[in-house]
Amino acid sequence: MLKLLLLSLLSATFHAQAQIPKPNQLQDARVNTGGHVETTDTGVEDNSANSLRAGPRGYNLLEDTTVRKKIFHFDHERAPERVVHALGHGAYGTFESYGDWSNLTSACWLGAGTKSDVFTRFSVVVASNGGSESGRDTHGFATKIYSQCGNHDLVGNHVPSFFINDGADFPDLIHAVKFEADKGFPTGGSAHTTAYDFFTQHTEGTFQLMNVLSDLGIPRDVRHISGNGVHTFRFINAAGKSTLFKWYWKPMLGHRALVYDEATKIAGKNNNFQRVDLYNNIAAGIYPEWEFLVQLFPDDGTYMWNGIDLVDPTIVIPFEMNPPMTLGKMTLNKNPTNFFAEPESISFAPSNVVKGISFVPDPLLQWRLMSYDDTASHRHNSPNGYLLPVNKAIAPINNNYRDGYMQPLLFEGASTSSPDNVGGVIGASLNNTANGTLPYTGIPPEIVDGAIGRYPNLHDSFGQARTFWATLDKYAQQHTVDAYRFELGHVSDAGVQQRYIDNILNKVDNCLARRVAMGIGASLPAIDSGPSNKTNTTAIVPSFYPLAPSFEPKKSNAGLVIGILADDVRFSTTNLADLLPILSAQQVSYEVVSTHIGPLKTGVYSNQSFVTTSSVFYDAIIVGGVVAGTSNSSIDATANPLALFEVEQFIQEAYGHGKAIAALGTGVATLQAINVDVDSSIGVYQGTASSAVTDVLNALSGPVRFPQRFPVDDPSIC
Ligand code: HDE
Repeated sequence: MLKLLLLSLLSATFHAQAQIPKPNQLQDARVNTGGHVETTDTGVEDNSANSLRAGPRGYNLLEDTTVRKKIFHFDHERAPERVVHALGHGAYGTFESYGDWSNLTSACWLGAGTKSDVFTRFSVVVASNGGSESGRDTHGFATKIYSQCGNHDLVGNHVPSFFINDGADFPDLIHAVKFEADKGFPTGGSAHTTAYDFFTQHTEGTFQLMNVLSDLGIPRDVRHISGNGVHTFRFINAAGKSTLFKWYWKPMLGHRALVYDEATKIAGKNNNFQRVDLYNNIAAGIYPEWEFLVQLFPDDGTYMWNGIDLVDPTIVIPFEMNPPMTLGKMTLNKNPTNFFAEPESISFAPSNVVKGISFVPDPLLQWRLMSYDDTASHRHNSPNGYLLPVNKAIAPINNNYRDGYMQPLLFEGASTSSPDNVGGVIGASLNNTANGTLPYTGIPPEIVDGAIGRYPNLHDSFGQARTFWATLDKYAQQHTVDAYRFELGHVSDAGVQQRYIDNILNKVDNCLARRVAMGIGASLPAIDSGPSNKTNTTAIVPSFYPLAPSFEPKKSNAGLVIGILADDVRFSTTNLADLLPILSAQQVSYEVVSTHIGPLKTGVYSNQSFVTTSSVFYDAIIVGGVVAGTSNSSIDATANPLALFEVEQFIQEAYGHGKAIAALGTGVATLQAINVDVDSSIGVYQGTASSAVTDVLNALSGPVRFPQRFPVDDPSIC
């Protein structure tokens, strides 16, 4: 009887623990020091603002333990940054399963209507902390689902493939793309010799590199990127049936890219643009959402689907060949409280899966299964990192992991081994499935039979890169050609440059190789010495290319920002009042930009000046009746006309970056004064405040800016 009572009490505790919502658990860890009297970390009241000294101009005393502790703590404040994906940020949110997916998996977070708390961290691979988030790079997209059956980590990237297909090569890849070991530069980018030497040796990464060198490699921000699991994983349902799958986060806002010149300027002017964008949007209640998509493949033991290798992560399966199913939705709706304790201290691992999801023999994935916990232990200087507030599961944690640096838990009782008879933890049932046939791992039996050896991975290095290239329209191709030129143009070793052109690019497409070679002064491969698709003007667009117009015919504008150029007299409060409801209906914000911050003579408040901002921070601009140049006779003598140079630079830069521009009233004259033809230029609008802003918003929800303004190579190169 007593035993029964104890058992029911125990299960009640189990249940109570299991129900802790993540926000409540985090709340317990929060400290607010505001308004409290200062103490040391031993709780003794003191004031550390002034040192203890032998007289007002005398030596400091060694017995000043208060300040000594303060400085000692400060000396140890840095934890090592992540060896890759160091530069990152993130937010909390929720994941909601759209339905009951128990036919596929017993993963509890995919149960009918199940809602789980999540934290997602976005990152860039190469740059170190303090670098720029807007530089060209692969972006990380890692989500921790605090589910009722334990933490599940989905650790993906923003593009669907990878550079290598064997984890054995990962340290070499990262060494090659990070700064050169002898020089210490360049930091934060792959435009250098060692990177391209690696890419020349590892032809399997050709498709992935082309993804990163296309506009996909310079997303506007993280709200407009996808997440991709890259590998194939395994769903297992309660009956032990295995189905293979690849997962994706599809952004509900659609994808948006920068143009490269803009990306580099943003990188210089605000290297945190991406985290600021996410933070401000969440703070404003504009919550980004992603749907969780999976492509399914029958598990017949071959790990192949329609002739495509499912365990080669350098290869993707286009959506139109295998349309994905949508299983649920993630919403990010809460900013972190403390940057170090949350986005910096969170540790993800692809090995953190709940029952119902497992792995396949992908030699890249297999090494990832060990690397993340290893590096997290190094970073936290302890294997106890999973007990930090941001990492801690809401499901009960009961095990025999003991001690170690910074062990925060106080385990009761003598037992530290299992099975035991002295009151310790009880291993989960060995037969935990409906038919009782599965071992406790929940993984269906798989007979593994093979000769031990170090096997090279066989792959088609160039096929998917060629398809991808052929799907880009001529403007997207030009951007990609320019990206190769930029990168290879910064490779100081001419041999590496030429080998990349001859041995890689010319095997993808002869025309691409010739164009890149021409741009950097390398030898052009002979005409038609490689495959070529010269006739490509219309995109075929497989849907793994998410910038393609057909993929997202109409995007949401939520969270975009319009810059309104105004001087002291020509953009009235009435103009502003006309614009506002139209902007706010689409959750678009604005900033008024003038020669100075503060009220203008019209009564309009200018929140930015040409010194504090730049056209690159706006998705479109409205020239609100600014007349450039003092030579214009229509200028009101009392006005404070903006300097010709500043206005001209601002507008021409936005025009050159393919942005929509609207001119109100005398703004038309401004555009004409700087040679932008309002009547015939594509993407330039005029009219009343409300009609012009409507045109701009319509343009913004279209596919990709106005690429027609960008120069394109002379086709005679091919
Ligand atoms: Fe990672 N990766 N990775 N990676 N990765 C890390 O783990 C590693 C790979 C990815 O926001 C590290 O905690 C190996 C593919 C993301 O905290 C490290 C291999 C993909 C993040 C590590 C890969 C990723 C990491 C560094 C090849 C896309 C940031 C710090 C076998 C599917 C997570 C850390 C965050 C971080 C190892 C390849 C995504 C060193 C060995 C493929 C998003 O453990």
